[in-house]
Order: sequence, then structure tokens, then C-alpha cells
Amino acid sequence: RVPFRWEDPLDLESQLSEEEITIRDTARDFCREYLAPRVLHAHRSEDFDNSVLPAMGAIGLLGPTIQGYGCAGVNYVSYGLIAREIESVDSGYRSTASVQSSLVMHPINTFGTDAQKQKYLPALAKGELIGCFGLTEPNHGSDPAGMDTIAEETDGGFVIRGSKTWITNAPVADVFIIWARCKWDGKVRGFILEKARRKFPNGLQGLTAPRINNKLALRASTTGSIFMDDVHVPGDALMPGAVGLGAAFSCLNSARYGISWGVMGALESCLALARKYALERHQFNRPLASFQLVQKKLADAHTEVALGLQTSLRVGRLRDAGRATPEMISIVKRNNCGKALGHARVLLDILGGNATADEYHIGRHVANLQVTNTYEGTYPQDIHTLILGRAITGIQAFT
Ligand code: TGC
Ligand code: FAD
Repeated sequence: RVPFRWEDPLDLESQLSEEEITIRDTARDFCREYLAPRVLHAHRSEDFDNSVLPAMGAIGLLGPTIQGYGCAGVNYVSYGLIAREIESVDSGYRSTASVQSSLVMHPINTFGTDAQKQKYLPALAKGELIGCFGLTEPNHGSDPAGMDTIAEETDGGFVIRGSKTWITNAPVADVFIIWARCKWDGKVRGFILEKARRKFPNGLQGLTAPRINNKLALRASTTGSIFMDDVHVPGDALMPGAVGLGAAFSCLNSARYGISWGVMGALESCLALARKYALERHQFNRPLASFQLVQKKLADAHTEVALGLQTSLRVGRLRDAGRATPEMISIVKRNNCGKALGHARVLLDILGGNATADEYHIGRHVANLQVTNTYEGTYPQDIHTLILGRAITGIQAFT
């Protein structure tokens, strides 16, 4: 009989190359040694830890799929494996990293000029600059097409006015990727704005990014609003290739794909923690793990981890071959986020009263996983349901 390893039920290991395993192990060691000891303080205090992005940058975890500019230049499967390891500690750390990689470095690399790439990418890769991505607005979340932020042409540059909200990294960001509707032709375009802090003491006037305090989840990451009060930006702030909403949505493809791996990492952590607890804790003179009802909770979560990782791996392989579509990414984002939240919530019950104590971690993951179901397509995955419904029927049901 071939031995069965519950930790890797469908033998994912054998589907990875040596290089992918090395990258995964490097990320795993970093997460265990650097992030895990910090996470309870970060969660309790809601303080953004300035050391985290530079530490990730030092071992090549930022913008890892980009070739050159000090980036690792690895494949999308490796990117997913990194997200899985980071989110096994906390979704907030993964958010911080995936915004930097997928929503800031990716658009600059894809849509920017050579000068923009040279200026920003090496420092973003090192974590010396922090980036954020402003698409969501107070009145336009699921439907960014209705955005109110506008850009007007002025002598040699642009004036941008409007606001964004619920923006990861915004309060600590130096580089703002801002999506605005352009008055001259009605198209949405992407701009790079420099905040007057740290590396850009002469940054833009009228750009502020106050923090949103007292979040119930993702407290290890920081989130803010962005206000742009007639911000005069130079002509070279425009990313020439970032034209149309499709450009903004193409950045979401990378981030949503990474989230599909990440949330499986969070569920794997919950499973390992619940299993250990169930083996150690005794009631009725027996370990909790000996009760059939407890075993069902573990088996259900375990099956979804196994299936979810396989589907993300498949989409990653297709993406690396240039054959992944946004609909495929909607399948894994929708499925894995929903399954991770549902099963983490059930595993939490195994802890009994201790579920209430944050040092048992599962409750923090449950709170975080609610948000992963909200951003990048909402809970209960309505937007991805409708993206898939449209693909299946040919009829859009958003409006
Ligand atoms: P629609 O007509 O569908 O498309 C407009 C244009 O965009 C193209 N397109 C895509 N291109 C590439 N990738 C995709 N995924 C694309 N989806 C659409 C499309 O082909 C079209 O191109 P063209 O050339 O024909 O003009 O646009 P719509 O306005 O009807 O929107 C549809 C909908 C609802 C799917 C879209 O608005 C949507 O995805 N809404 C959800 C919004 C969202 O996910 N926001 C995320 C904000 S960022 C964030 O949350 C970061 S959290 C990160 C963290 O902390 O980890
Ligand atoms: P709404 O769009 O108002 O949706 C409310 C409810 O209505 C949801 O249940 C939704 O599913 C439902 N709904 C909406 N339209 C339909 C429809 N057509 N059919 C059926 N149901 C519908 N955004 C960024 O741009 N950058 C970031 O870095 C970023 N980081 C975030 C970090 C955090 C912690 C959070 C919470 C959010 C972040 N977001 C970010 C914003 C996030 O992407 C939005 O919250 C999300 O897109 C949903 O928009 P909304 O909150 O306006 O909800």
C-alpha cells in the first residue's frame, strides 16, 4: 500500500519542480521564523510593522514573477506557493504583499514606461517603497465603472480629484496607483502618484491617506482612504498602457489568483491547529479527536484543502503557459475563499471556549477570511458568481 500523508493528501509535492519546492521552503521558513512570532502583537495592536516588507523583499518575495529590476523572475505557481505560506500565518500579511506585487509592481511593469519601471520597481522589490492600489470608491465598490474620480489635462500634466476607500497599505504608501476617469475622452486610466513622505519629501500636494482604525479583521495590514483634492500630477505620472477598465481588472487577475492559494494556506493552518487540539484535549475520558462528529469536521476541511490546492495549481500552470482566463481565476477565487471561510468557521468549534482566545489563532483566521470573501469580488462571492453566470449563459446579470 502506498503510504498516505494527511498533510499532503493528493501529493502536491510531486507536482512541483525542484525550484518551486526551494521557493516554497524559503517562504515557509521565513513565515515561521519571522512572521509567526509577530502576528499576535500585530493583530492586537493594529500597528503596521515597517520591517515586514523589507524583510520580504530581502528574500525575493515581492514582485516575484517580474523579470529584472531586482525581482526573482519566478513562475506563477511559485507566486501562489508564496501566498499560501504567508497567509498560513495571516491574511493581512498576504494582503500587504499581494497589493505590493500584483496591484502595484505588476501594473507598473505591464503598463509603465521604461523610466517608470527603473524609478519604482527596484525599490518596491526591496520593500524600500510601499505601494497601494486605489480602485474602490465610497460610492463605487463592486461597480468601479461608475467611479467619480476624474483626471483633467493641464499644462504638461493632469489634475486629479476624487476619493478612494478601503485601500490596503494606503496610510503607509509612498506610491499610489490611482484609477481615474479622464475628462478628455471618458476613458479610465492608471496614474502613479507620489506621496509626500519618506522617499518623496517633495511629493504631491492635496494627496492624503488617513487610516481606517478599529478593523475587525486584517489587523496585521493597514487600510485607509485616499483623498485627492485637486492634485496636480506631472505628465510622466500617467502609465501609457493603462487605458480602460480592462487594464485595472487585469491587475485583479493576478491578485485574485494569489488569494486563491493564500486562503488555502489559512485553512491548512486552521486544520493543523484544530487537529492538534482535538488530539490533546480530552472530554468523557477520550480525546476530542476520537469523536465521529469531530473527525467529520476535520475530514470535510481536509478534503477542501486538497481540492482547492489542486485547482489553484491547475490555474497556475495554465497561467504560466499563457492559457488562463479571468473566468478560471473567478472559479478558484470564488471556490477557495468560500470554502476556506466555511470550514475554518466549523473548525473553530472544536476549540470550545478556547475559540474565544486569540492565542489559538483560528478565530483570527475566520475573521480575516470574511474579508477575503469581500475584496476582489464580494461575499458571498456575488460578483464572481455573476462573472461565471455571464460566461455560462452569455447574459450579464450585474444590472
Ligand atoms: P466589463 O464590461 O465586464 O469589462 C470592461 C472591460 O474590462 C475587460 N475585463 C477584463 N480584462 C482583464 N481581466 C479581467 N478580469 C477583466 N474583466 C473585464 C473586459 O473585457 C472589457 O474590456 P473592453 O476592451 O471590452 O472594454 O466591465 P463591467 O464594468 O461590466 O464590470 C464587471 C465586473 C462586475 C465583473 C467588474 O466590475 C468587477 O470585477 N467588479 C469587482 C470589483 C473588484 O473586484 N474590486 C477590487 C478592488 S481591488 C481590491 O479589492 C484589492 S484587495 C487586495 C488585498 O488587500 O489583498
Ligand atoms: P458593495 O459593492 O456595496 O456590495 C455590497 C453587497 O452588495 C455585497 O454583498 C455585494 O455582493 C452585493 N452586490 C453588489 N452588486 C451586486 C450585484 N450586481 N448583484 C448581486 N449582489 C450585488 N479596494 C481597492 O481598490 N484597493 C484595495 O487595496 C482594497 N483593499 C481592501 C481591504 C479591505 C480590508 C477591504 C474590506 C476592502 C478592500 N478594498 C480595496 C475594497 C473592496 O474591493 C470592496 O470592498 C469590494 O469590491 C466590495 O465593494 P463595496 O464594499 O463597495 O460593496
